[in-house]
Amino acid sequence: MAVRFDVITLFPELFAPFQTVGVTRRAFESRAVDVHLWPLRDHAEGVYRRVDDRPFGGGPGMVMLVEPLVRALQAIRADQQAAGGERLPVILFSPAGRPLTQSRVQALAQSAGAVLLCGRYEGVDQRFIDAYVDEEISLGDYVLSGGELPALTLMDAVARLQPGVLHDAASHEQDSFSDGLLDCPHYSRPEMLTLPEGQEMGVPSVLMSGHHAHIARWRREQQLAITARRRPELIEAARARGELSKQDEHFLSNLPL
Ligand code: 4GT
Repeated sequence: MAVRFDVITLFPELFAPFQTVGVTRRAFESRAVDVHLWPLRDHAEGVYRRVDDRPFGGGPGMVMLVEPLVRALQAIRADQQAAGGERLPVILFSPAGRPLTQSRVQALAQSAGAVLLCGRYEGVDQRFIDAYVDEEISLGDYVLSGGELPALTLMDAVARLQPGVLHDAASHEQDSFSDGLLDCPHYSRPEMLTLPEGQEMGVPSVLMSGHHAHIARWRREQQLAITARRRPELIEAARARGELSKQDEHFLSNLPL
């Protein structure tokens, strides 16, 4: 079944590249991912088509008005119902949300989809959030000018998990985070690389050995070493899930700090 995204945005133009290049284009063309753009301005009223106003209590910036958002959501609900679909949850992208994870992406990839609300200005009037938003998602601890890039990020992450979208069906089982660890390094031709500066760079010899068990063990150890160094909390989480073998623990206990 296709995953449907209804995107409420002031800048629908930002979504065009998603449909014209790469893996996301394939997902779109194969109808595995169905994107409906809802330009918020279409639901604004008056000569000025206002979608924002000044915050009560004062302070800098503007707040997204509730009423245009409610009308956009009503239009979406009507369209979803006409298409015979279910009522999709409303996701708001916000730095105050829960961090996006690969497991949340996987769940969405197997769901009917979501309404994605892209905030602008200082954010959305809290009453719309209280009344209609099911989930707030953050991409990380930094501030963007709007929720459009987070929405594109989420749809990209979901699109590449759709069956038939990636060339190699196994490739997402090997992604960073699919096993809760960071990815191992990758190498390709040439086997001996000469940089313009003259430096020669080879490939780890185990990868040229043809010994599949040794290669798998080396990759696992690279994942463990890189994760322990950069994201030690992911090692702790994998351990808590019982996903580290005795061999893994032995390798980790011999890693230099
Ligand atoms: C960062 C994130 C996000 C913003 C994030 C309201 C208007 C929020 C602009 C928006 N910044 N949205 N989702 N880290 N900015 O995910």
